[in-house]
Amino acid sequence: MFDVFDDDAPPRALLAAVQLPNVTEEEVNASLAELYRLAKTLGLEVIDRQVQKLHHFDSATYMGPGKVVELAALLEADREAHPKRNQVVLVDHEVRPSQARELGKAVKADVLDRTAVILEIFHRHAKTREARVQVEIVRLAYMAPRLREMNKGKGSRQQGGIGSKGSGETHIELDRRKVRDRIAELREDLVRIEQERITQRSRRQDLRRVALVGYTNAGKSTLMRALTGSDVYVADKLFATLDTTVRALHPPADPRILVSDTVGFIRNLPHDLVASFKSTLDETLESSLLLHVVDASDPAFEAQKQTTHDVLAEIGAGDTPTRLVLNKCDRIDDPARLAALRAAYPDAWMISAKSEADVARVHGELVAIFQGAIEEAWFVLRHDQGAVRALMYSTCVVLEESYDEDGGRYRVSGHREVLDRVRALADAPAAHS
Ligand SMILES: Nc1nc2c(ncn2[C@@H]2O[C@H](COP(=O)(O)OP(=O)(O)OP(=O)(O)O)[C@@H](O)[C@H]2O)c(=O)[nH]1
Ligand SMILES: [Mg+2]
Repeated sequence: MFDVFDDDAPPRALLAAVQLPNVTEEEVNASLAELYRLAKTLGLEVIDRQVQKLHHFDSATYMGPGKVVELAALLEADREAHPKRNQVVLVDHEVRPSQARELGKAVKADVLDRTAVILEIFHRHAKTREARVQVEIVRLAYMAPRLREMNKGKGSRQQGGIGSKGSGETHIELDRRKVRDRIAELREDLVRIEQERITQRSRRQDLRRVALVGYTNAGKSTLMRALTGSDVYVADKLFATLDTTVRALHPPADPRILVSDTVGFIRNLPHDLVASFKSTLDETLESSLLLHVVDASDPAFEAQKQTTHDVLAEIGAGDTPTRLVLNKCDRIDDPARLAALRAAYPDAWMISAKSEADVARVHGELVAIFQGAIEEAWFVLRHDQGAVRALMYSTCVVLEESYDEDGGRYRVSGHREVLDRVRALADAPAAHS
């Protein structure tokens, strides 16, 4: 199943999705766009995307017979244009092992479902021993019921190794029993690793913690780097980060504030994966504040925000105080769109993690929140008070604003001292010429 990636040249991928009656065109397109990005993260070359509207998945081959013939023809043509390249069909749902096998036989290519694609990315991106063990457990559990199907499938294809790398074991040798034993062994390893981490963590218990959480690719690691001056990995890939990193806010606050960068979420994140990463996510649970980072420039961000919300609730972090951070605002050119976002999320921090000024503002807010010195205030500014307005925007968070012919009314939050300063300037009488 995963051996399609063993060749040096990247496989050519055909994306396929069934659109069920309760799913809109927009949703299926957003989901396929995400599958495309998952494929790109694996380095695949995407041939085409194919959608079929059905009342239910075809029980034998996921898509209906007519569509399967079409897919086979597309792949055949692609094989002629690109001989000797592996081909893979990525289906946008989790399918039964027998469906994957039958579809694969019909189109003469490997078939991977969404879950397998996500697992392969996690497998490749796992760096620490803990993450590697967590991913391996889920991968083996995913493969176990599929071993039989794979052996029934293309028997002639040479199967690559799974499980411990370089162990020389092949899919065929690894019968279910061995897989079960290996999972048990890995679980024991994991308990030991987690124990070490709990010891490390208990040393930090008195510290003030904030965790960056959110959808994959929202910009958590970028913000982490900027807030802490650390060099955590940033990439335009899905699931670039799998391990929680904890660093002190920089420039430092006194007492110090710790910031954690965490694994990103995605819709239909395999449940086992969430369960397996639970211990890593416990770092999130221990934080007293969550910054929920979203990519506000992504048209699908509302759904992404909801997914994050759901996963947080699932891991028991639903009640932790949370600030919404609308990131990547530098990529939104339309002022009307920015205004609409501000109106829809008056309490959110609208930032670009790439802007030094914005990061400094987030830094200031965090320090202030932990010092409990943040207050809200209303200001009324005349049109001729542009300088005061500029100062207010650069030092406070504007939560709400409205205008009339005399000027603007603003609800803002900020440091007590800053609010006092803006208030003194705002109340100054107009200069007469
Ligand atoms: N234009 C713009 N790009 C950003 C901003 N923040 C992050 N990016 C880019 O978005 C991509 C993803 O950023 P990351 O910080 O790796 O995202 P992440 O949330 O850590 O993603 P995962 O680790 O995959 O969950 C990178 O290419 C960043 O350079 C921003 O404010 N503006
Ligand atoms: Mg990251």
